[in-house]
Amino acid sequence: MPESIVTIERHIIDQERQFPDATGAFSSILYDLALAGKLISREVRKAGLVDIIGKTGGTNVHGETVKKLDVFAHDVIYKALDHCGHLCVMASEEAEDVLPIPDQFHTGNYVLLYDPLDGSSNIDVNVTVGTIFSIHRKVSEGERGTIEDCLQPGFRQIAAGYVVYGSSTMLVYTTGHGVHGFTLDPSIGEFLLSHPNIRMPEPGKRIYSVNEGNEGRWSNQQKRLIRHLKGLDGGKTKSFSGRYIGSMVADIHRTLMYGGLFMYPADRKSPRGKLRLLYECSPMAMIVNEAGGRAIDGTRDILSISPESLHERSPLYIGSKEYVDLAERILSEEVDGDVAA
Ligand code: P6P
Repeated sequence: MPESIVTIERHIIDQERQFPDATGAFSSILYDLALAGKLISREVRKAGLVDIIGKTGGTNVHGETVKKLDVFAHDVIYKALDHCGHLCVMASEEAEDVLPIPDQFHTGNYVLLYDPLDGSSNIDVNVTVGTIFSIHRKVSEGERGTIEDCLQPGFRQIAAGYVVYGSSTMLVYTTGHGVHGFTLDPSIGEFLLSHPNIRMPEPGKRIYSVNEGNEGRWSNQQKRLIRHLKGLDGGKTKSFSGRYIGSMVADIHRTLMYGGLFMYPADRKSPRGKLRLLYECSPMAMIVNEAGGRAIDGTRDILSISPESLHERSPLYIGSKEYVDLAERILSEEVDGDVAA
């Protein structure tokens, strides 16, 4: 039996008690995000059964329209939080523009940015997917939030987290006071504290994670970095193992727990990489930094980048500080001629 059974609600209240000026607004947002995570987990878990209970776009046994899961996740999060009274605006990977709070609801002083279901294409083959969220304070003047409230650098986040729908459903979040992991017990519908104060192991496991199919489009420095990690450049360092799930939340969750280096580099086809800065790279960078790791775009700390547009992309190197530092050093070095693949 564990020493104590701590639900995420109890944990959020205990954390709030430590900060006298906490208004409870932030706790309410996290509580609603946990609720949305439970609802999304339920649908993700039965995704494979959709063919039995109704094709996407069709209706299920309850006569409900079956939505694509990423659209479903987008809607669930928006509807779970649009009336909480603590948000002035939201933004989602699934929506081109910012998402205003409906006029009939009160607004508040926080901003929610989210990727409702990252890696959703993997669901068809039962691969782990995830939800990512980032919370900022309101900075604009008016009562209702604007794009200005969304375009803030990562160091201004007041909280970040993700829900990973894997062998179990886990919610991991930080408010800058430690990284805490909660595992969903579906039999009681509660997220229970299972990983308090997550710290990245030092040294981290020698695991690198990148889509090597893109190698032909990489810079010579990127190619040289991967050859180094494989022990192919005659260096004395022990080589790394390769692991790549192709679902960012899963790859970064493994990196957080074991250590290692996850990369989505820029390449000739994607000069700013593929991953989104505001609601993928920045929240993951806050979490990994808080757990003792590091996150850069190749040259700059991810949390220092001032975004210019809602869906802008960024290259990402994230994981154990020693490995991100190594990547930064090798990427900065001139390379004579082409590097053999
Ligand atoms: P690639 C999933 O589609 C995603 O957005 C991330 O979750 C993942 O890290 C990346 O794309 C995988 O992209 O090009 O390697 O298939």
